[in-house]
Amino acid sequence: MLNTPAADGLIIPLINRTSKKTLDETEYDGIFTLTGSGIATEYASLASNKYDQEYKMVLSHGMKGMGMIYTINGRTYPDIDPLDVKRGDIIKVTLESKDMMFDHPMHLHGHFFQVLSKDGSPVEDGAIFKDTLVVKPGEKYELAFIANNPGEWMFHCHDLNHASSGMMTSVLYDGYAIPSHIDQSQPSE
Ligand SMILES: [Cu+2]
Repeated sequence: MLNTPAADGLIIPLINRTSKKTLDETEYDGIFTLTGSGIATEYASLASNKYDQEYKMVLSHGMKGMGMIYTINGRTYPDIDPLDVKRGDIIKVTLESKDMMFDHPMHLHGHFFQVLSKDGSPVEDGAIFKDTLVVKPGEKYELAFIANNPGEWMFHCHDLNHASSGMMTSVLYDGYAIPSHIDQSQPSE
């Protein structure tokens, strides 16, 4: 949300479990709240579920030679274990920033995740589903998502400088075979 007239027409269709609105009714009324904004979702809340897999991703940065690296659990892509999932699993992910300088807009491809808690406080009632979450210095979030879209999906910082300097991993489905028409010999930049 930007404090500029150009932002007035910028409508972002957040998905909110408790909202009664449809996309057509979504409008920016000057006040954005997690619980009062957004459109209704068909997803049930994942907050009270038992989780089939739990992962923790600690975000940080460091130096390597003369350059900066951005790390998940102290490592850089591709030297980071993927989040192994099975179709139908409910996955919990803890995102914790131990980076005291940089924001990390963490983006998961192929799924929406529910934000369960921030810094230990549950996000109640207005549970929202997102595919990107800005993790600011020192913040800690718990997320959950349903593994309902088999494949190998990137889970990375959307500051692409950070991503290309290490802050990427993937959600990898059990038994998923990379389609043969994808040429794996020439990784793209
Ligand atoms: Cu980042």
